[in-house]
Amino acid sequence: MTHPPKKRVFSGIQPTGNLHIGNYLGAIKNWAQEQHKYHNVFCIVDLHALTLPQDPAELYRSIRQVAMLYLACGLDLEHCAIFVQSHIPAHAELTWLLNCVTPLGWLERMTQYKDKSAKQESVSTGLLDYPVLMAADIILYDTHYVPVGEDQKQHVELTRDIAIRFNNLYGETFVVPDVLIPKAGARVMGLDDPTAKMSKSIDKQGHALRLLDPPNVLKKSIMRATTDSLNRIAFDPVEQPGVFNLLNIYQAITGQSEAQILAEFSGGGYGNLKKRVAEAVVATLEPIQQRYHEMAQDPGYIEQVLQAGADRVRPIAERRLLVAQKNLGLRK
Ligand code: AQP
Repeated sequence: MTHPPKKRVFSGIQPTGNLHIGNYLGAIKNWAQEQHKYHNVFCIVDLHALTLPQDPAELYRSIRQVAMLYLACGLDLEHCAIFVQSHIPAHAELTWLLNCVTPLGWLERMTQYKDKSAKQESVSTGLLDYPVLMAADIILYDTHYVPVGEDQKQHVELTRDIAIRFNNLYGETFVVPDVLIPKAGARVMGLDDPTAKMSKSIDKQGHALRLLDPPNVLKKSIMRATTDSLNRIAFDPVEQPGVFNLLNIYQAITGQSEAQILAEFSGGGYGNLKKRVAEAVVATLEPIQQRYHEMAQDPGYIEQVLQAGADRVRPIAERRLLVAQKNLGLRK
């Protein structure tokens, strides 16, 4: 019996700080769980990080840290290529070609641009152009599926619009990708403020559960998480965003249904809920931390992985860029 060819998955994370449980539950955990079904291309999107000011030494360190965390979280090099975006120049080159077919209004409408630019005194052109670079990342690899957290859904939709527009103007060039969003954990909120997304660039104690935080820090942040005074355990994101966030984290970790979780916690108070969530988080992160720290003993290893990953994906990217160049009339 012949099997249909495997489809391709692409996703990436910015090396903009310490990865947190939102990055894990919204993205990496699902990449690892589904990796055997697809050809996977996972990137550390360092060019995206440059859209906001970065300390060069810190950025360099962070790129390696993200790559090691990909592996520590379970990505298997038999199924996945892992590489750094800036090591494949085709990403930047395709971005320019796509810029020239992307109406400015499409970019000005992006909610992440509006949020991030509102926090800056002066905004780089790169911050506005971020979604076009993301579109180039994805369609360069003939990607079918893009597994991301909820916050990136709008950017993947824009990617589809850009690919369709290019195909309509210049002939079939790009695969139009679909987004994959997990059922639980797609939007983990800050523990200090459950109305705002947990974010790695918010460096405030008690905001994020960082993947490399020691168990006592994780526990403390969860025990201090903002809840409410209703003393009711329910999946109610409007009236009880703090409790909902803890239940959502627990559900994404355990894979249990809402009914199972409510049965487990009904009658107990918030203290018990927090304690159980903390235990589940620590039990999930401890083996990841152990693998990460072992890998960090040999810095040469991750350099080899990144070099091999770039070598593996370069031909795919160059082939698709060449098709785009030919269709635009740049090459024969
Ligand atoms: N809070 C979250 N809940 C669920 N998923 C999340 N992701 C990010 N935050 C959450 C998912 O993680 C992947 C990597 O995201 P990114 O680094 O490309 O940028 P981001 O979405 O802007 O993530 P951060 O952590 O908030 O970083 P900063 O602070 O640098 O902007 C994506 O799949 C994202 O959906």
